[in-house]
Amino acid sequence: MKNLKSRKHNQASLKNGKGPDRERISEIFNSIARILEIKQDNRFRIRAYQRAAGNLRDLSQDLGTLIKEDRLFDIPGVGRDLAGKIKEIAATGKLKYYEELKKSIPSGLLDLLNIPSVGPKTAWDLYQKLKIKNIQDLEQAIENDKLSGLFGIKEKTVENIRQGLLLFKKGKERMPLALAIQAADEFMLPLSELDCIGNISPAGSLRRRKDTVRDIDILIESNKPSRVMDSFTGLPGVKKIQAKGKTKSSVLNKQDIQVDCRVVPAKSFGAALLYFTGSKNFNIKLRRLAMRMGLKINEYAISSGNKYLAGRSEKDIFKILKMSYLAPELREDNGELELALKHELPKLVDLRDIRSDLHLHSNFSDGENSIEEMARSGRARGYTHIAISDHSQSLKVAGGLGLAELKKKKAVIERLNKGLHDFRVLFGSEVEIDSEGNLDYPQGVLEGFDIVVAAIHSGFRQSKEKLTERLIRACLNPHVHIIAHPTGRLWGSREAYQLDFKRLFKACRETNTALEINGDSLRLDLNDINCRRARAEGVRLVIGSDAHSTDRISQMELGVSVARRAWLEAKDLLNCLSVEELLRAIRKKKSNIPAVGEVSSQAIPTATEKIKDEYQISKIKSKNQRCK
Ligand code: DGT
Ligand code: CA
Repeated sequence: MKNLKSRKHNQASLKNGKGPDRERISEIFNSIARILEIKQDNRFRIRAYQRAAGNLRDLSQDLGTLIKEDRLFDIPGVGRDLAGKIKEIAATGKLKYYEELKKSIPSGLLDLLNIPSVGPKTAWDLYQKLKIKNIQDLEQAIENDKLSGLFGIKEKTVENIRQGLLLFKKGKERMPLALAIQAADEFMLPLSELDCIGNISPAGSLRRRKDTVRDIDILIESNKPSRVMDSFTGLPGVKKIQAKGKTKSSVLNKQDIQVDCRVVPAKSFGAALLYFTGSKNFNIKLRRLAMRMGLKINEYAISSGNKYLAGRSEKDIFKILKMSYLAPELREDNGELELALKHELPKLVDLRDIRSDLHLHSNFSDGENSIEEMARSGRARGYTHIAISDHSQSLKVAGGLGLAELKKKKAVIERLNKGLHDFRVLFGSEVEIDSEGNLDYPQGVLEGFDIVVAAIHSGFRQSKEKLTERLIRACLNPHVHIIAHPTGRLWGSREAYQLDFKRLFKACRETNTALEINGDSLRLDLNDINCRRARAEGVRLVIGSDAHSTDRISQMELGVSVARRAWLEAKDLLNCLSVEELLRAIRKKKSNIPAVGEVSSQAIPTATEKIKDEYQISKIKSKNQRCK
């Protein structure tokens, strides 16, 4: 359990900005864009709504103030028309244009767009040709084989839609951690203001910081449980009360997320927190350990016979069991209890250990903020350096940078660094790995960056071997320092692609290439399990927030959760090095490229040969091409 004040601070920092109507207006603009997309309206108009929606969501200023001071035009993408619409929603809670537009298509049609592989055109075709109005209609049509042969739809596309439906349903069962944190905050923050409560903490998988969470468990210490229950079930976030008892209630929030709240007396708070944090397997083993010591442990207390020994805090209970305190992230029965008994637990990395974020985007590519704004935001978080790793030239949809823009960007960074005495901005890039494992800039250009993060953003449907080969080829490039979001998973829309991790880890270890834990709320990739395996194989790791705006830099906290669940210590992460140490670690790679075939005995000798050749050639060329 965290001290409530710091919890409030941490959780609030994960939220995006302020303003009373901001989220709602952003949602309405997004819905308008989706309806216009389905109706195949003008794509510039669609983009304008999407852009305004994104900027409103990430707004760091107070929307009410902007309206009052007539400064809505300060929001990028908001012109006269959209400013008028924002004001109308802020004043009336509604938008006439949206209400009319909604009537022009069946409401369930919008839901179809949430299914991976169903784009706006397909949704419109499905409606026009088969009268499919919602997800249930689509499921039935697939079951009855109505889609095949329709308007040129290929068998493979039907299969993709079928898979997309499965993924969509799976995504509904569990939510990503960031959404769970946000949903829990909407309940915990007002409850923490009650004068009749003591401690308050999340429990369950949310407290263990699992990457996906089924429901929200909240535990409260109070000797006035009925007052707490009345307050909890009466909160504005409640859509439906599922059960209301004397000490436990369960509700659904507006997004149909289940939130359970339990109230316990002070003397049981620690015992209850331990029990309801779980995991279940951890609880079972802990109980067995206690029994071996002649003790009983349950959600009320740890006791000897009928004698209450402790229960107020988890720390008291661990002490009686003669073991070290176990951070919630470790409680999965993966060997942590045995180490706690020997007092040999790892010293888990903490947010305070993080000194840099090496995967950030600026408005040079598809980010919302300038390099300077990102730097100031990083410094405010206590970092000593950051890397601005914008997209590379072929990723046009994300504003990938051509060579001329790279020069400008480098100049901006150099100028900025001159004025920053206690902080350094590194010149980075998130470089595309193409379908063959080649990189998106010539070697001479890559050499000019301080840091290179390589990533796959296309060709996800290749075989496991091919995808592994692409990543290994990127590792073999002497200028690549980090492989970003290695498995490509996107919660709710794309499963992780298959990789031969053993080979990838070996390549990373031998080429000194770090693997990233991507903190984006929909990615969290690597996951905790692969991350722990990578560390065991001697791979260096790094957390990147992948923030595209200053508000999202806090996604680092999600990445730290993954790292902690993977048992990582500060020494395992590039983020915890000083800038000098980091640059030294990076130089090590450049001067230590393994021999051809050394990295991967059964794999890709030809590819390896080729990249070595390219490297030699580019070294000669690099003098002319270097973007310095
Ligand atoms: P979730 O909800 O699937 O994301 O995962 P949890 O871990 O939050 O699971 P949940 O909500 O069913 O239960 C919360 C905690 O309560 C769980 O982590 C451990 C404890 N718990 C639940 N059922 C049992 C049980 O049958 N035996 C024991 N020993 N503990 C249990
Ligand atoms: Ca739970």
